[in-house]
Amino acid sequence: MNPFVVSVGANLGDRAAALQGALNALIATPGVTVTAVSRVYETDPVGGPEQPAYLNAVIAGETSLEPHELLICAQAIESEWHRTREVRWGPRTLDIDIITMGTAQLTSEVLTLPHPRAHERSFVCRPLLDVDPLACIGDQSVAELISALSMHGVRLTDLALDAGRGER
Ligand code: A4P
Ligand code: MG
Repeated sequence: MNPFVVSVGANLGDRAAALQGALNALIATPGVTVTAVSRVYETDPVGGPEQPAYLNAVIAGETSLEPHELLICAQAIESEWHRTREVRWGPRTLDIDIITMGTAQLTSEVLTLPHPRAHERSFVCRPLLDVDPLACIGDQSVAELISALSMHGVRLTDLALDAGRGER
């Protein structure tokens, strides 16, 4: 089993339902065990066109899947939420990015690990600290990364994702 961390984000439609749906679908995926779920943050959009605020969270677990298999599962879950890819960094009903899979480092046409922009994004690093205060992205400690990132535009919500709702 390999540890994994994914970030989930949504800024169109029922954002909380999309994040919960992503969590449910991951829990229901054979070979995936979810072990920790962050709090939910509302975050100002980074990059792309003018667009609504996101809800972001991070989900951690263990998987027997290979990195590319997990990517295919993540993209299938995005498709279930009618995610279309029109504008890079544009608004989306659901985005699932693989942030790390243990210490794996890889670059293929479709997958880069660790996620190449995660370390500079407070909307990833802040929830990641919730699930693992000792988390690293590559050789960088997320706690140290956070101290250098602006938390402006990252607001804790009182929403909570329910890890007990997966259909097993
Ligand atoms: N890909 C490569 N590596 C990975 C990985 N580690 N995890 C490829 C997931 N996908 C990976 O992604 C484009 C391609 O990246 C995929 O086909 C996959 O093969 P995408 O999801 O189709 O498009 P995208 O998400 O628009 O592009 P990208 O470059 O992944 O964008 P980011 O970096 O994920 O940024 N602001 C706030 N506040 N909150 C957000 O969640 N998200 C984004 C998206 C921009 N601004 C945001 C947020
Ligand atoms: Mg993405």
